[in-house]
Amino acid sequence: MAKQKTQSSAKGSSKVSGKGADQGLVQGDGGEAHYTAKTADQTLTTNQGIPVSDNQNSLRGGARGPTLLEDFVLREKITHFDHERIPERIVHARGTGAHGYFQVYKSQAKLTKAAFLQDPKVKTPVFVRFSTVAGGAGSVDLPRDVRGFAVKFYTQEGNFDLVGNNIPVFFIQDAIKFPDLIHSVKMEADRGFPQAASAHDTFWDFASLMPESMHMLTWAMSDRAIPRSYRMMEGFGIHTFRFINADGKVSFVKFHWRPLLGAQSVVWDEAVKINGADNDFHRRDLWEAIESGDYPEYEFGVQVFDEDFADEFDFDVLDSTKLIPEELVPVQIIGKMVLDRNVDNFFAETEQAAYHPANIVPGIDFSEDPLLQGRLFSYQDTQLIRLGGPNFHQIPINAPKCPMRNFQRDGFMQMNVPTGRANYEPNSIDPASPREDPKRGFVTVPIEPDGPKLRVRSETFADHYSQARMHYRSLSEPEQRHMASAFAFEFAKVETPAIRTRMLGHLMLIDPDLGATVEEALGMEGQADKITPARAPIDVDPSPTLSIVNKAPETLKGRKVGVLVSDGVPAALLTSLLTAIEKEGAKAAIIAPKIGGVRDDGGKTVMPQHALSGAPSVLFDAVVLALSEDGAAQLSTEAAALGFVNDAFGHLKIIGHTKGAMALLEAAGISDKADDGFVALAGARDTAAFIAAAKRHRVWDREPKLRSPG
Ligand code: HDE
Repeated sequence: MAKQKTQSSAKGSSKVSGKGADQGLVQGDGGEAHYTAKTADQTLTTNQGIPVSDNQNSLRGGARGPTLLEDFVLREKITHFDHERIPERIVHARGTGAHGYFQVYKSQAKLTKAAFLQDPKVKTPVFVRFSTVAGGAGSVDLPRDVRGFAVKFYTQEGNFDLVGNNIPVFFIQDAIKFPDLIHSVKMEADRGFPQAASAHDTFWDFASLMPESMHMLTWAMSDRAIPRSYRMMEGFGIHTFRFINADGKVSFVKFHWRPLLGAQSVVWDEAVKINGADNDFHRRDLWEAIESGDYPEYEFGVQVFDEDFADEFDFDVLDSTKLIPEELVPVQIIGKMVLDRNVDNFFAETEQAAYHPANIVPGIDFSEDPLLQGRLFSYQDTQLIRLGGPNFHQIPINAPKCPMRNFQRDGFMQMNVPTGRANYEPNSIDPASPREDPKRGFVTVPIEPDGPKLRVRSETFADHYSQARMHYRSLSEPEQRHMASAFAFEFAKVETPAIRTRMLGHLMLIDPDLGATVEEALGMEGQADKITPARAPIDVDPSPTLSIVNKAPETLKGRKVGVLVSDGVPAALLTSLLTAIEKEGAKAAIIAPKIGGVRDDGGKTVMPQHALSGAPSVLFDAVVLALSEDGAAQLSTEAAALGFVNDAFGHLKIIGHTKGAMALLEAAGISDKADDGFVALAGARDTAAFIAAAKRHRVWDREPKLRSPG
C-alpha cells in the first residue's frame, strides 16, 4: 500500500502582517497567500458543493512532481474557465447596460391599450443596453459609429423590446442587404483591420454603390456619431410601428427618446484622443453617474399619425431611410425613463441580455417596413447561437417579470421543472392548464396583403437624396462643417480613387456646397463623378430640430470640469469653484502634477482625483487652470500640461484661469488668442462668470480659426 502523507489543509504557520491578517490570511509552504474561511458559510466549494481545502495548489505526485488527472477541483475550475466566453454579438458587440424604470406621465388609453402606458403610478422596470455597432467587444467607446439604444420594458403583459439607435434613420431599406452592409463596415476580410472604423475602402465601396444609404451617411458623418455620453444621446425606434387602443382604433407611431441633459457630442479630434486616454469613456461615465446617484433620465416621445398623413407625405413611412420631421408631426412626450441601478454582473446581465424587436405587447404592432420584417427573424435566431439554445428567455435578465406559462418544454439548459402530465394543448386531462385568451391575447392588426409575391422595391422608396439634403441644410454652421470634415477624413482614408470620386458624385446630389467643400478639403476639385439619380432630389423644408447645436441647453448639469492645480493654488478660489460646480449638478475633478497632492496658498494639502499624466483635458467639458505663478512656470515645460491647455483650446472649451496661469498659456502659445471662452479668475468673485461661460460648452466661433475641413 502506498504510504499516506497528510495533506496540510491549514497551511504553514508563518504569519502575514498587514490588513489581510485579521481576515485569516496565512502563508503557505511556498510563501503563497491563503485566506482561510472563518465560517462554514464562507467555505469555497466546487460546482458540486464540495468544500475546497486549497485553492492555490493543484494536486501533485510529489512536491515537484506532475499534476494528477484525479484533481477534480483543478479540472472543474479550468474547464469552466475555458468556456467562459460566448460568441460576441455580430453587431453591437461592445455595449454597456443599466437597470431603471419607466413611467408614463398620463394614461395613453386613447392611443394604445398597452398596459404599461395606462397608469402614471405604475413603474415598469427596464433594462437598457447602449452600444457601438461595428467594433468588437473589446474595441473603444468613441469610434465614429451609430450607437445602439435598446430598451427592454418588463411590462405586466410581457416584455416589450424597443431596439433602437441614436440616429433616426438607417443605411438600407431591405433586411436582405444587412449582412453585406455589416461585412463592408467591419474589419476587411483579408487583413482583419480596421477595427471599429468606417474609414476604409470596403465600407465606402459598398456605400457608394448603395444610394439608399445617402441619408444615413449624412447622420453617420454628423456629430451624432461621436456622442459626449450615453446620458446625452437621443434615441429612435426608427421604423414606423402601430398603436391599437381598446376600441380597436389603429394609428401609426414612431418612438423617440430625449435625454433630459440634452444631446451633446464631442469634436472629432477629441474623440480620437479620448479613445487613447480612456477607451471605456462612455461606459465609465454611465457607471459613475449612476453610482453617484446622478441618474440619467430620458423622456419618451411618440409621433402619432394616420393613413391620411402617410398617403400625403413626400416619402414612404415604411422606408427606414426616411424620418418624419417633427415640424410635420410633433413629438408628444408621454413618459420618462430613469436609469438608477448598475448591473451586479456584467456578463450575467449586459452580455446575456437578448433583445428582440418581435418582443411586443398587446396595444403595439409592427408595420410592413421590410427592414423591420427581417429583424423580426434575425434577433431570435442570433440568440440561439449566442446563448446556446432555446431557453435563453429563462436567463434572469431576459425573463419576463409577469406570469409566463405555456407548453414549450425541454431543450438545452432547461432551468425550470415543469410539473403535470399534460404538455400539449388542447388537453382535457388538466383543466387548470394554460389556455388561450381571445380577449387579453395579442391580436395582429388585420392588414390587406399589398399584391402578388415579388422580389421588388416599392417605387415610393426611390428618392435617396432629398432627406439627406434636408438633414444637411437643417444643421447649424459648425455641424455642417463637421459633416464635411468627416466625409473628407473618411474619403482620405480610402485608397481606391474611384470610390472617392463616386462618393463625391453622391455628395454633389445631396448638396452641391457640401460636395464642393469636401472636394476642396481633399484637394480633388472637379473630380466628382456624374451620377444620375433614380429620382431627382426635391427641396423640402429644413427641420431645425435635427440639429443638436441649435437646441443645446445652456447647462453644466451632468458635465465634468477639470481643475488643474499647483502648489500655491488660491484656496478661496478653489473652494468657491468646487461648490459652484457641484451646485450646478456637475462634477469637478482636481488634477495635480502628482497624485500625492499640492499645498494651497494657506499651506493646506489639496488631494487630487487625478495625476496630470492620466487626466488630459479631453476627459472634461471645461477646464480651470488654478495655478500659482511658480506652479505655472514649472508646468510650462511639461508636455502633459501644454497638451492639457492646447487641447482644451483646440476643442473649443471654456478655460478659466488665474493670473498665475498666464505663463502656461503663453508657453502653449495661446495667450494672445484669448477669446470670450477665456475667463480670468482673480478670486472667488469670478466663479459665477466661469460657470455662466462653461454652460455654453464650446466656443464655436473659435473653430474656423483653428482648422479647415479635412
Ligand atoms: Fe440590429 N441586430 N439588425 N438593428 N440591433 C442586432 O441582435 C439586425 C437594425 C440594434 O444591445 C443583433 O442580439 C438586422 C436597426 C441594436 O443587445 C442581430 C437588421 C436597428 C442591437 C441584429 C438590423 C438595430 C442590435 C446582433 C436589418 C435600429 C443591439 C445581436 C434588418 C432600429 C441590441 C443581437 C443589444 C443587434 C440584426 C438593423 C438596432 C444580428 C438583420 C434598423 C440596438 O440580430
